[in-house]
Amino acid sequence: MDNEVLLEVTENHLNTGMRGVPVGTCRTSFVTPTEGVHYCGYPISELADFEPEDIVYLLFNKELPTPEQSSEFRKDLENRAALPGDLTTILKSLPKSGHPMDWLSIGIHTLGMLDTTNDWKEDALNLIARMPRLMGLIFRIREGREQNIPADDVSMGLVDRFVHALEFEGVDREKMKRVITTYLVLHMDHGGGNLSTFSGKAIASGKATVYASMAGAMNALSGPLHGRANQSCLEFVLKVGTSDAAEVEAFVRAELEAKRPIFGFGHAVLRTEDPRATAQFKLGAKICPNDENFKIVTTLREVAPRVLAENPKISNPNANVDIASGALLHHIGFTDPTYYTTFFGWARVAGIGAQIVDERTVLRDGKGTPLYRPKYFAEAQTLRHIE
Ligand code: NMX
Ligand code: MLT
Repeated sequence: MDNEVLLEVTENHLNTGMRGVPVGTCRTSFVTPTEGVHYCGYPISELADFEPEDIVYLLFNKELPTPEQSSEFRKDLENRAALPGDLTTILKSLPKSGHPMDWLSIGIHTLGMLDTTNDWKEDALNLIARMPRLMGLIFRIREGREQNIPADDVSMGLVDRFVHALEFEGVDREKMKRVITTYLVLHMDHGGGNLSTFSGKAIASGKATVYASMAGAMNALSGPLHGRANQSCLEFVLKVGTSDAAEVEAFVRAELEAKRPIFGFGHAVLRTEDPRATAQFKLGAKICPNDENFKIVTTLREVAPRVLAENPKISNPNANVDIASGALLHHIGFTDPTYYTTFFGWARVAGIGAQIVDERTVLRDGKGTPLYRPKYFAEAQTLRHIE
């Protein structure tokens, strides 16, 4: 499909996943094919080194905070951070064989059952403030390290609280915080039409709660063509197993031959390398240039676009956001790729939350967008109704 914005829908546009079909306006971010995502007008490349709290502020207030606003906002998040009830018992009852994304979705749903104010913004911000603890508990309980989890210290920042709950031994905590901080900032929002955001807003349009909408959005994010591509990508990298360019090329060709996707490449909207990938390559070159997996993704970045470009059907052969994130997470101690999409989900709670608040309370002069209800034709009707 072309990447143009459609002004007229024709039969050719049906059953194409709504590519390019305009459906609304987004106040938090937009994505351009060449510069990628912009948060409230700022290209992501200018925001990569910010703190997550300041980007959450930006997405909700549409301007970057002053130092005073930033510390007030951190205080606000701190006041919301305490878990409203016994989340631990519920998490302990879940099957450890379940995917971490299913745990995340259930965890968010449970937080909603423990406390929902039914004020869109309150609930969205409460959830953002409670995510680090939920994430920490998911890791600890799934790994069977559920004894003596340190008490939550809500005075810490969002990333610190998660790292504090984990208590990973033998890791470089400062490096870990750097990677997670950048990861969160880069993944918080990506326009209005990505699958999980769209799904979350659609659910909220029926006036389901923020928690129910967000749990649904996380389910959408868990698919391997969307958020879970970061898991598949690192699994793919581990399978490649070499950074030798010729061997990597042979591997990529064999995967394509077997009709399997080359994870970490391609995008529905972007037509160049995703600047979020560029930012992660820059970080990797600084903190782990000799890491084996980072060397493999660096080779893939050179080789795969050339091979993919041989297929004219592929609209964008370049690296996407998922190419390097797994190698970085692996390097700082997260060696199990099945967890990677939970980091994406954690980050995206901010953007989806802000977009739900906008759609429910600001758009259409505060009335909000009505219930989502696009039109589907019966196949036999199609020709009669559409030129
Ligand atoms: N490897 C193999 N085939 C590909 C790839 C790829 N990386 N990218 C596109 N194609 C194929 C695609 O499957 C389609 O084939 P067919 O016509 O037989 O159905 C054809 O090329 C045209 O697809 P596009 O219009 O280029 O891309 P589309 O917008 O449909 O899909 C993705 C975008 C991201 C789903 C696709 O590029 C892909 O599957 N990439 C690999 C998975 C991945 O890295 N996903 C992460 C995306 C980021 N995220 O968070 O969502
Ligand atoms: C995202 O960040 O949501 C992905 O890049 C997918 C998209 O924008 O469609």
